[in-house]
Amino acid sequence: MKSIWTGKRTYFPTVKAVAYEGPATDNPLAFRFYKADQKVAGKTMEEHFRFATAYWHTFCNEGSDPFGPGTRVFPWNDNKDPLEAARDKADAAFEFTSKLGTPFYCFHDVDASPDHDDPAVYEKNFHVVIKWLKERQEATGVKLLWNTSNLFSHPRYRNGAATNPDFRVVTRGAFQVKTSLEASVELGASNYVFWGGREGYSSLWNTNMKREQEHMARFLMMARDYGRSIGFKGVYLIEPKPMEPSKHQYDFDAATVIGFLRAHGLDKDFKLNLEANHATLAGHEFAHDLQVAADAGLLGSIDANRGDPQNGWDTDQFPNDLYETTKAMLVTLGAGGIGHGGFNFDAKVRRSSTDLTDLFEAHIAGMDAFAVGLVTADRIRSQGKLGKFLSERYASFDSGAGADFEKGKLDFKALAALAHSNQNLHLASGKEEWIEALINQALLAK
Ligand code: XUL
Ligand code: CO
Repeated sequence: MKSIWTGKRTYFPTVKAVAYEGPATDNPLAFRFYKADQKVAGKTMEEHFRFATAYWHTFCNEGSDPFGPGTRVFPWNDNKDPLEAARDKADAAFEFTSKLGTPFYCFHDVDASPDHDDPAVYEKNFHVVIKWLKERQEATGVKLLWNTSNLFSHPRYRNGAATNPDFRVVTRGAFQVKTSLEASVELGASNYVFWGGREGYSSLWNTNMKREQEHMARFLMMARDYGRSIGFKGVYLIEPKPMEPSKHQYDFDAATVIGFLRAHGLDKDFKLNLEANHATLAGHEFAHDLQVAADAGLLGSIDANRGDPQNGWDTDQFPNDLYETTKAMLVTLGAGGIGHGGFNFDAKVRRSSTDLTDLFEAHIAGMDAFAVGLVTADRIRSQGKLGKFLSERYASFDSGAGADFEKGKLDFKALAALAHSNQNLHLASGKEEWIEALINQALLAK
């Protein structure tokens, strides 16, 4: 981090650069467990996580919900001129991020730049804002983890963007993604994200699903090729989510997206951006979807948040469950790390949390929760007990007929014939409770 950004106004005057003070501190604006330069398993915490602040929740979302308006007042939103308001917001975003110490940020086009129905005005605005963002990136050292286009809020996208039944809407989506990819190159983004919130349907009876999915694949191929042609070297990411706002979203979960990418030859350029609350909406543990992606070599990045176990929508809460962060880090470490991705806080403070400092406290708690998860996961891996148990569980495939089976050296008749010598077996326990206790013990160990 080079330096703290202060624009025309200071938006967080009571907050200094957030520092590590250790578990005993009383200071709500300090890290207790996240120590950027602490080495764990050969890398610093900063390198492991590549934490990012999300523009849309932290600088745009004043807390409105379907039943009422926002509850927070963002002082950077008080300018009536949309471009000047965008510059104030960029000032707030970079003051916040450089004080907090997330080395990255993420944004949608219209989070940072005023939207406009006329594509020429939209593009002109965006180019002005990109310059401001670049200036602030250079001054602070805060980098762009990923950017994306919002192809779901404007009413024109009510039936999707790439999958819209009206070709004219597809062209507008392409225009936005093209402009955003130019921004990715200009701002040196590590990744570009596609989240298809409305790429899906609500009634099968007005939908040609096959045609829509083919359009989506075509759109992604064209975007990929355009990005490469202008020098984008980052990773393209698809972010799965099963529903909300669409009833059925095509990018349902990790497994569905992997199948889609492979079917269309997109798996060389695209990976997955996995979000905890999206995995749980799909009926999975977060760690499950991470493992599915990791096993396919397609674990790209993480949207760090959590859902609420008592209700069934995308509550986007800040991660705080140490057991869950430990499991996520077990999978991430097992996959060799997050690579060019990072941990983006796609999370918002609750509607009743109205102090601007709550935004800091939420991120600090999330970073601390992941730091504990990392240290605990590393402890479990170093102890080796879980790893040993797992390899022993599959040891019958390491030699003899089991190994021949894995190598494809047995035909089915030979496989079936072996059943005669495999009678009255004593089968090993799966020991799930022992594993649960082992994770708790590692969490509590000093
Ligand atoms: C929506 C969601 C998005 C994506 C980016 O649930 O997660 O914010 O991360 O469009
Ligand atoms: Co997300």
